[in-house]
Amino acid sequence: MLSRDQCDHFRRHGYLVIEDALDERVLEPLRSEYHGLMDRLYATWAAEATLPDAESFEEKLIAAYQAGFDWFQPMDISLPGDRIEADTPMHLGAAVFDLVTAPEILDIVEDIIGPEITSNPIQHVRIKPPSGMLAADEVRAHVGGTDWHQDRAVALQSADLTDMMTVWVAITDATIENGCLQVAPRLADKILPHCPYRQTAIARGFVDESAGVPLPVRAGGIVLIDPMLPHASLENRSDGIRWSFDLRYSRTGQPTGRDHFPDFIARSAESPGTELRDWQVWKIMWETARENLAATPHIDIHRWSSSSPVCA
Ligand SMILES: O=C(O)CCC(=O)C(=O)O
Ligand SMILES: [Fe+2]
Repeated sequence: MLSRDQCDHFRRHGYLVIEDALDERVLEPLRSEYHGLMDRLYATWAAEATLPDAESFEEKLIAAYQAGFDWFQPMDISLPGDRIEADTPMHLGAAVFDLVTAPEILDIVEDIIGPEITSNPIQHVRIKPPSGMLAADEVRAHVGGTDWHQDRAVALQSADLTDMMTVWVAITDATIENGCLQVAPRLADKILPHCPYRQTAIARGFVDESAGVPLPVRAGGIVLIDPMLPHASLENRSDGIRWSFDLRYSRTGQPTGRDHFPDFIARSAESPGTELRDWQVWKIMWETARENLAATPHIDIHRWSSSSPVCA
């Protein structure tokens, strides 16, 4: 439950940092699920190329990246925004489902958008190696720094009026040094123009990038973000990884803004029997979406065009 002060802070500023929102009962299974996944990926890649004998998750992650193997999509909890194939990898696991449906998170979400809660499919894992280890042409906001944007603008127009919110979860401590989030000092009252630059980002001149307020938070803490709040993340200038998940929730019955990806009812006061409780059903929903999308023309996930005058 959020206090009245916390709710007021969120409504006024568009963000709220909550330390210690999740404990080891949620975090430990997540880490171990990802460690297992990395071990399997690493073993597959080591059979294809010479990779160093890396021990830890972090060492394997960096060694694989430097050898040109992409762990991001196999570890992501969503399908990609570009062309989807029948064998596009993704990770929908039990520990991730337990995170998405964690009562600690849903209690907070309920305080903001009410008790009819849909798990919105705009969700990602972000594991960010030290920026000095990234390839010069690395542009992905899931692996390197994230450019300024509003979450409203990275959903499709269909969800412009949807009650939704972002829950950003720190798996490692997020610090100014390792690339925590930063937010604009003021909540915007409209959707700012965005452009397809290296990432979908607010058009140059529409946000004061020097005024960012950094939001460090310890592992297990969460940051709530209003979809209208401009935000970005700092570069990872530390020598370790920075790991987070970003989840979104919207009011059941309203468009999610990525309607070709599967959503599900995470909580319902009205009709508790509609809540999804089985992670394997969730996994199958994503697999079915993948199969269908691989067989149909590509659907853009963003509305912005580089031919807009503000993007010139
Ligand atoms: O973690 C990041 O780098 C950015 C996350 C973000 O933009 C979000 O969660 O909406
Ligand atoms: Fe965002």
